[in-house]
Amino acid sequence: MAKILFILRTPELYDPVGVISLAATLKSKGHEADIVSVSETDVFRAAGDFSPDIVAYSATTGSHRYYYSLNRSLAARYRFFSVMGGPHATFFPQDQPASGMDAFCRGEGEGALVELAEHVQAGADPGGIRNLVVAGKANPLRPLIEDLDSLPFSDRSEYYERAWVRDHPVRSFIVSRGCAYACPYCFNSKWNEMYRGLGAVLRRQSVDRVIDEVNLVRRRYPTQFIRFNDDVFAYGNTTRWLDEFAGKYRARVGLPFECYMRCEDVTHETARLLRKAGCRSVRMGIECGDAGIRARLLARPVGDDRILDAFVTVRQHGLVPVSSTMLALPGGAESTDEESVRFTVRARPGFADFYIYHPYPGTPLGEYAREQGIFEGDFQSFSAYFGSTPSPLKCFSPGRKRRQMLLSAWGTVAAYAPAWSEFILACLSRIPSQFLGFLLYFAVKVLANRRISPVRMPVWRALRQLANAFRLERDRRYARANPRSGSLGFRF
Ligand code: B12
Ligand code: SF4
Repeated sequence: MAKILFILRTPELYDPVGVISLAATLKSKGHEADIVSVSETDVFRAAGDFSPDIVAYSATTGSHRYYYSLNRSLAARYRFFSVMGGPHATFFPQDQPASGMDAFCRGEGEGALVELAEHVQAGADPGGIRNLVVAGKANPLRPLIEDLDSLPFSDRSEYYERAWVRDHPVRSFIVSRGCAYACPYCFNSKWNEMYRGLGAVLRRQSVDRVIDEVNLVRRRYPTQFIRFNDDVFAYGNTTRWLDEFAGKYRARVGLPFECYMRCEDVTHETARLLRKAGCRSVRMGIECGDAGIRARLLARPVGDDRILDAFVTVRQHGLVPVSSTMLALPGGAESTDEESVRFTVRARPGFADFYIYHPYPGTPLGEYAREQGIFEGDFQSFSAYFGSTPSPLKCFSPGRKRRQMLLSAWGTVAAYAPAWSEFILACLSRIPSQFLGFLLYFAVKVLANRRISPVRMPVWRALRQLANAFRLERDRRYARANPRSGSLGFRF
């Protein structure tokens, strides 16, 4: 039996579905797994006490540098095999030798991590394990897991050792893997290409398995609301699965939930079935308010009307639409970001998020930015969260970048209070600090969540959860982590 310690920087109220799936798979093969987070645990002591054979990290591009540095400090004190997986390791295999990690894992990790645990336990050389990158050599990928039902149920026990996470009655699930689309700004375009010939990228658990897992989780932990974080939960042409899901989920689970959809997939039929199942809110990407940019750069040749219709349809069926829009896209005019905010306001979402676009590695839009000479490909400079640093693109002036940062918070306020939206846009350049916007963004999020994902709890617990949610948001925008001490400092 090998011991694997997963280290997270900070826990989220979104369960880390990849990590808890890996922990379950390892345990099902007789290994021991623990999950700790730097923001809450002395990870140096945890590593000493647990004495892991493998220390495992899951990283997006942006959070990777923190883990590199933490791993170096840990490796200076203890002996273990270190491995990083997740989007960064997947799309940056060439980073492995300099990262200080003993291995990277590309793509799906279940098979590779189990094999690694066996090798480490047996003292064998892991250099040939498929999906792993060891000593700069990237081994071939194994085929995608065809039958998601064959995976064990995710193991949340270690993650929920944190009372504030366990007591928050919202649970996250992902019931499919892959996406049928390949938008040029999204990691799926690269992922689909990488896995070409290695199985169908879009896979889905059976309805019965989804229901069994949700019911198991709700029996163990207080659960009032479900988050389905699948990239696209319902496609316009897959109503058969949705039809079965709607009937069975309502009858056997009956908990309200939220999910993600593309505007293009929203029909009266999909919205009706979601409503029938008990869906409360649907998250949809608007991405950009300029139809030309949507068609030319985002490969979404869809008119404004179709997007606005999707929001109307969702509302007509009693669901709350939630939007996300990208700011700082390349190729736009000076006013594109403001137009995107205005367009989002017109869609009347129950809550709107605005993200600063980051050209992720290998994505077609990232490559376009590089070819245009507006991005030098310095992915190492990405921050862990989109809200915390300005656009890395050179085509924007410092003043414009500052405005985009302000818009990323104030746009949310504008969409929540449409009557004030023009006033907010007009006053934006006079707002001296980002912090006021952050506070209002947070307040709007709390208010909107009462409609989007309503849960009930005693007042004292609600206040504690509010404090935790505030800490998480503050961390997303302002934390400057110090991996040596494990502490998270803040700069406002
Ligand atoms: C839910 C979600 C979130 C949640 C948190 C999730 C969490 N607690 O883990 C929230 C909302 C907080 C979030 C935040 C952000 N997210 Co996010 N998120 C997702 C989403 C939709 C699902 C993640 C998931 O659970 N996937 C399902 C599991 C099964 O897959 P997985 O995690 O990748 O794990 C598998 C493999 O990668 C691998 N693996 C993963 N970790 C490890 C570790 C080891 C040791 C090994 C061996 C293998 C391995 O094995 C796993 C099982 O096969 C993904 C998109 C996606 N479909 O994955 C985006 C995604 C990961 N997010 C992304 C981004 C950009 C962000 C933000 C920067 C956005 C922002 N607004 O600031 C932040 C950054 C957070 C951070 N610092 O890490 C990008 C990352 C792009 C990149 N190249 O790095 C993604 C891919 C979305 C996209 N379309 O591009 N996110
Ligand atoms: S639909 Fe969403 S998840 Fe799928 S490729 Fe496009 S942006 Fe990515």
